[in-house]
Amino acid sequence: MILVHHLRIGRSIFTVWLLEEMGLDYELKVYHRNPETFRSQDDIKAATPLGKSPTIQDGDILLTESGAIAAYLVDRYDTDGKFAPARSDHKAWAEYQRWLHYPEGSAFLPLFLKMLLAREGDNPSAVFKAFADGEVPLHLSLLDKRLAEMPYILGDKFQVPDIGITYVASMAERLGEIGPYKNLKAYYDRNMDREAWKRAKARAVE
Ligand SMILES: N[C@@H](CCC(=O)N[C@@H](CS)C(=O)NCC(=O)O)C(=O)O
Repeated sequence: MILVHHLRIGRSIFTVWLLEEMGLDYELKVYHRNPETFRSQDDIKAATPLGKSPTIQDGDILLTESGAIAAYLVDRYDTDGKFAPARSDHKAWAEYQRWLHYPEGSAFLPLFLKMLLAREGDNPSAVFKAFADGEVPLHLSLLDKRLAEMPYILGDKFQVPDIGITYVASMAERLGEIGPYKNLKAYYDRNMDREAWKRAKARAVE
């Protein structure tokens, strides 16, 4: 059985969502953040390499990094090819890799900076602010433009990269940045309405 080290509240709900989409059995080991620093605490630090979540244990495999975990789960358990294109289709596979890596590789940092800047109150760092103010619209417009042309990030079908892209959309929503990006917002709402997301939320958040 797959064990998910799940720090509330954070990215690991998106791993739980993928497990629900795939219909896999899993267990949650729940941890809580330090209420003052919002950082992880000694319990998850003892159980995982960096004290970060998601981390999964599947037999003798201990794996971190949400993108790597998603790729691993699909590679190992998506035997019908429901959540990723065939590896032999080089064009589709290249796009799949692009969007699988994009959330953590490119989109997350500017959104996270915005979140930290908001905590700085009236005196945000000018350098970081200029960077985030430029980068956030760059990324959200890219997604918005693509989602004007297709309902999911790889086309007509919900696939694994949609999990990470929805995480990006959820950060934009939380920061109050999603408003101008109507297609991204509609995509976000559509994915939040999926039964597997609702099951993940009921199990991992509520
Ligand atoms: N790049 C990693 C990031 C993991 C990460 O930073 N997770 C956050 C939760 S959203 C965490 O564990 N934070 C606790 C801390 O850093 O103290 C991934 O994609 O899994």
